[in-house]
Amino acid sequence: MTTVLTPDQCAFYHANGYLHAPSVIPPDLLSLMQTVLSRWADDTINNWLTQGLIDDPRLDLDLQHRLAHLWEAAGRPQYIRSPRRDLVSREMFDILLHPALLALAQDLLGTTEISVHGIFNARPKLPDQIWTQTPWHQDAQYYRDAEQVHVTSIWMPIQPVTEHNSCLQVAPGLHRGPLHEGWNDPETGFLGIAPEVRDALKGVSVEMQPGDALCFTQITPHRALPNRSNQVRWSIDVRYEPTAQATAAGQKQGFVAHSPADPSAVPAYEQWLKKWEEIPSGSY
Ligand SMILES: O=C(O)CCC(=O)C(=O)O
Repeated sequence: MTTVLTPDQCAFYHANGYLHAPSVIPPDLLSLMQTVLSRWADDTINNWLTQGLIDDPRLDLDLQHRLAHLWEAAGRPQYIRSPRRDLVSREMFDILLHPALLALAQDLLGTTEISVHGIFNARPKLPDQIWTQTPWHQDAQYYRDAEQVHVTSIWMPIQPVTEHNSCLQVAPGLHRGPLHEGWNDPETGFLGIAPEVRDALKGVSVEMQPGDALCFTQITPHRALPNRSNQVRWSIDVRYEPTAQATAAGQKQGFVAHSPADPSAVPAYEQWLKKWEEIPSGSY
């Protein structure tokens, strides 16, 4: 596989625990993301129609406005705020195996034997809604078996993100630990870092364009700023780990993504689907 990051970019990631990599997500990958997110929005809105919460699906509105508008019209129903199960599709599989992401993972993890970690999410972030606002956390608080295993997270927006519309903030240099106990944030219901620790964090805002990727480690503290725009802020985040140290949490819905040593280890789409049979749609 070709490398995508320069030695300086790799050195920055290892020194700071994160990297903003501009223009590494090609148009065909952005288009797959758009397909997966639009389908999820359609399904969610159709559900509100079926329940009689709305009577006009407002097909005239674009992806950034439609969910926000109809969510208000429907009386602000709760929905799965970080969908995963309901993204499972051929296109999601193609995203996870996309050569651009595997090249990034290879450069960041320092190995060509790479597995998809089974935790990935879409983030339909509503305007000014605290319950979709991700507080300071470390990803390994959600999968503690990665405390000592390098799992790299790759976060990709499909529209520009700024401090106004919920870009992410990272706390540089704290990726060497410690991994804090998970704390249930009562305001958002998200697992995160307790106030006495998070109040001392110095966040760096990472403003990005579609096509950029933000990469960070399983220990790097990060959060999303509030979405003060009137549009939904959409993103997808995926994760990779070295196959030799693949974690139980990662392997559950994950799989070998690239293996020069044993190319047959990469499963077919249908094999991946089997891993989801026990998980009902509408759940995480
Ligand atoms: O998109 C967000 O709001 C949060 C993303 C995040 O925390 C993650 O990908 O780990």
